[in-house]
Amino acid sequence: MFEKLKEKLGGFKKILGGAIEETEKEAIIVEPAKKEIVTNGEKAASLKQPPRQPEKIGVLGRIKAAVLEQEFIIDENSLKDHLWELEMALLESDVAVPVAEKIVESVRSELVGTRRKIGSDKGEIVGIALRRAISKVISVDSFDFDVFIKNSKKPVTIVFVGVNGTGKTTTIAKMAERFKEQGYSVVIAAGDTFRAGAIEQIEKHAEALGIKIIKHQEGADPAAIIYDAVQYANARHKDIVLADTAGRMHTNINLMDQLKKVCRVNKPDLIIFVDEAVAGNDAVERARLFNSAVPFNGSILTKADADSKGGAAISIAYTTGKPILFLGVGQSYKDLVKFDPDWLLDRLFE
Ligand SMILES: Nc1nc2c(ncn2[C@@H]2O[C@H](COP(=O)(O)OP(=O)(O)O)[C@@H](O)[C@H]2O)c(=O)[nH]1
Ligand SMILES: [Mg+2]
Repeated sequence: MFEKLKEKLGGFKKILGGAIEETEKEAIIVEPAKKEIVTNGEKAASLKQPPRQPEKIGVLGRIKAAVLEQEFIIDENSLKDHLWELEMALLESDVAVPVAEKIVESVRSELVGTRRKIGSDKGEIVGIALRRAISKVISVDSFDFDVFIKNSKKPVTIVFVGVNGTGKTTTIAKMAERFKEQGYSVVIAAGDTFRAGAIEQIEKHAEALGIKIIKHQEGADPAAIIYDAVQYANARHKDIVLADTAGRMHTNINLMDQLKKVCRVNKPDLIIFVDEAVAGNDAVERARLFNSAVPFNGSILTKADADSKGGAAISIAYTTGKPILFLGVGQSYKDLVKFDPDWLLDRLFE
């Protein structure tokens, strides 16, 4: 993932390093002072000793020390080309244009005008700035999902939304398994009454997991099904209601209105947007329109086991201002992992 980004970062390091290459040659010959290991006994003994005279430093030593202390200022011009390259690398990694621009701007404003000690590792400086900029984007408004569930009044109703085939139904089954393992009781609402075979699909999952499912017939009103599931959960003291919905294009106004009704009637505690980690720029528009129709609390990105460039996570988090909560990493019930911004960053820079 992000091979291109790593290449560019390598080039970036080389160019910045080259600008001060001459001075660095001298700086490198200065050995860092060795740390002394002092035992408690030695420490006590040394307290009794008169203070040591400072060591005499020769002329050569003083020059070397002065070189090490010198600083340089990173200026806009010297970064220009390299920031442009960085932007291209982010775009190649499927980060959407406005998001890539924002990240590059963060790196620029973090670096330009700052003083750096000559001899410090420029690649590291750029890497840290880039990592921090991306981290800012993907750590938006994050909240601890498990703590939220634990502290919420039960039943907690969670509605899953997204376009067709992104993995909503599979994710619901994975979430059901995860909640069961944590000791919660779960009810599933078969809210996709639109696609032929959708009710049977989720019913099979419920059966395999030993979970109660509330369903109506095909074509029924999903708002009513989810309402029934919540009523059932209330009456039987169940902890969690996981509500499926039909996939819909974000541009289909009627279906988006139906989704608004589902949420208006049932007032879910959480709305989760499901999309694919492999999605490109189009994911941004989907996320934006779903979020404006039914403001969601976070996203789950599925198919992260496929060759994902990671751009979708960055773009969706930035566009919606909502955290990525989980990643789907395969087709079995256990293939759901909590999203960890550091995990993405580590993969990005590994
Ligand atoms: N490799 C992989 N496939 C997944 C993942 N999540 C879902 N799928 C597959 O994606 C397809 C569509 O999933 P489904 O849950 O029916 O999508 P829905 O239309 O959004 O409900 C199915 O073949 C799933 O097995 C995942 O994390 N990894
Ligand atoms: Mg489905």
